[in-house]
Amino acid sequence: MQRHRKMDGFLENVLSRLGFQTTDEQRDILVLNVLLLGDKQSGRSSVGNALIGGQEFQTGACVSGVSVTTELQVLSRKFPAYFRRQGAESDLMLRVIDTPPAKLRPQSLQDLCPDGVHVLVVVVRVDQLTDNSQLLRHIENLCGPDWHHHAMLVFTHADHLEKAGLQPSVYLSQSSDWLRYLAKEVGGGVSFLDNSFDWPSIRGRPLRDQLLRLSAKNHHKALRLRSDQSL
Ligand SMILES: Nc1nc2c(ncn2[C@@H]2O[C@H](COP(=O)(O)OP(=O)(O)O)[C@@H](O)[C@H]2O)c(=O)[nH]1
Ligand SMILES: [Mg+2]
Repeated sequence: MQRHRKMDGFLENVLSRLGFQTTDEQRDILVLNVLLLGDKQSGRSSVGNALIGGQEFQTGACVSGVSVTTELQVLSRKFPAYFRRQGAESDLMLRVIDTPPAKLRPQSLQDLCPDGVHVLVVVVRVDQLTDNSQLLRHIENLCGPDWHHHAMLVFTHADHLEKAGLQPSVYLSQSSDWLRYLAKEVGGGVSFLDNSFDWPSIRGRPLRDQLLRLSAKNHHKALRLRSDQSL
């Protein structure tokens, strides 16, 4: 977490009441490193877009099992005056890391996030229920046994549930063991996302709020990555 405060909240309040504009630089900023985790075609990059409220993460179909977008992308987005803490407005900066699972290497992630990762976003498609406990083992190797306190689970392709007339809670109760286990374990809870609907900035808002609540639960402390293990 980075925190800059060049002027205290009281003085800022007085100035704004007197009609002075306070600039972005004078506000607190909370910077959160967010790591997207999920198989290719899970909708990982689309979740990244929802989180940053843009279209900059490349998304696309898979041709003969080869994803058209396999490169690591890191994008930052600042949301001015996004929330209040200790009585003062604060900006939120999300640094979102979208990396194909095959590139999940401790050293490269360590280089990308020397301060650690605040939130892990595990992305799963509602229509792909194959056992993915290998991904969970990967995460544990990378982040240690406490990783789930920093994790939230996002199901994409929620439009398929709607088409099938399935309520998310019914879907979850009937899904595979590893998914039900994961849903119960993650500190940030579960959400369902239809990426084919609405603008990323709009569908991303509840996700950003959920992410911020999770980080607050962890007092905005980052999870240190393990650099001593090879995956
Ligand atoms: N219908 C539908 N399509 C989606 C959804 N999320 C992602 N997609 C599509 O699924 C494909 C793979 O998504 P992408 O975000 O690139 O997956 P990634 O390989 O995990 O990064 C793209 O064509 C997306 O447009 C969703 O919620 N509903
Ligand atoms: Mg992608």
